[in-house]
Amino acid sequence: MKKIMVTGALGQIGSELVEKLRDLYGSDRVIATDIKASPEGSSGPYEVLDVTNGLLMYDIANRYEADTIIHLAALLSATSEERPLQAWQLNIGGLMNALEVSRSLGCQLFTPSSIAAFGPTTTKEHTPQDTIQRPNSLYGVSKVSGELLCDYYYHKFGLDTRGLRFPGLISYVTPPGGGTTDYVVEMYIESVARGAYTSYLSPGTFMDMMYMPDALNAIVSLMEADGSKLKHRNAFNVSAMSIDPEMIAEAIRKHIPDFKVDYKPDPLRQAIADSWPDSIDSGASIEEWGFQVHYDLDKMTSEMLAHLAVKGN
Ligand code: AKB
Repeated sequence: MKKIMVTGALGQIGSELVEKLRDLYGSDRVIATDIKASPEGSSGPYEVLDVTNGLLMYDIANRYEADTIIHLAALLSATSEERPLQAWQLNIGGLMNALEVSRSLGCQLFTPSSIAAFGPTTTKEHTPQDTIQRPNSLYGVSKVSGELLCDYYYHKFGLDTRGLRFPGLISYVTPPGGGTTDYVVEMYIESVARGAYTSYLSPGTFMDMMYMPDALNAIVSLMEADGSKLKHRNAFNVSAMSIDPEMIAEAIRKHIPDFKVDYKPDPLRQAIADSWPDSIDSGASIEEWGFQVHYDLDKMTSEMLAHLAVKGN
């Protein structure tokens, strides 16, 4: 049975992943870590960890005898563009520490990559698993570098590194922060709260998205997959839908007919979105480890709106 240390555990993915892992493997077998202080009523072990502190990361993983590290702590795309040095130190410095700790302790390591690992010269439609990766955002550069580092540690040291190129992840539990795809979650929240939303991306800006339960299942499935069947490792394309702001607005109008959307594109985030693929091809994930999704746009929209209405947003 796995003993898993999660970094960035209070972030958008971590806050839901930790609960799922504790349900699957047992509360005491999942060590949540984050730079922030322990939340009230934590359901299992919790440690404060700044991932740029490699010695502390080693100490925690060693003390709890972790055999798996899920390294989530990172700055997202829009924030990275504004704070390049901090983004590099956190995204790459933190990952190097996670790789070295995994190497010292023989841990399996998962870290997410992103659709940001592609750039303006990549094929935009059905972007293949193996293709040109010349991103022009700092976040994208850190993600490609991370993919290469993880592959390097696999080939050089036999470290069991695995990763997913996540699209925008949609959840009603913990809002994302500093990303380019965040507008989707904002649109759902504002549709329930105000019946109106001003989008910072223009209509026709297509990007891949995925509902959080599918993303969490994908992490668990990839980590449990038979390593001998994996031809790729860092990182696999995964997507559930390719959508633009108008499609989401239409899906919301099936529940809130008067929902109004207008557009005021933010040059920074619009430029990032325009440099990313419209739709990526998840074929290698389906073939090599059985990736599947259960939510399309309509099913996700029904759940998001129902949960947000209950939360009283
Ligand atoms: C972002 O928008 O920065 C992230 C991502 C696609 O990696 N959601």
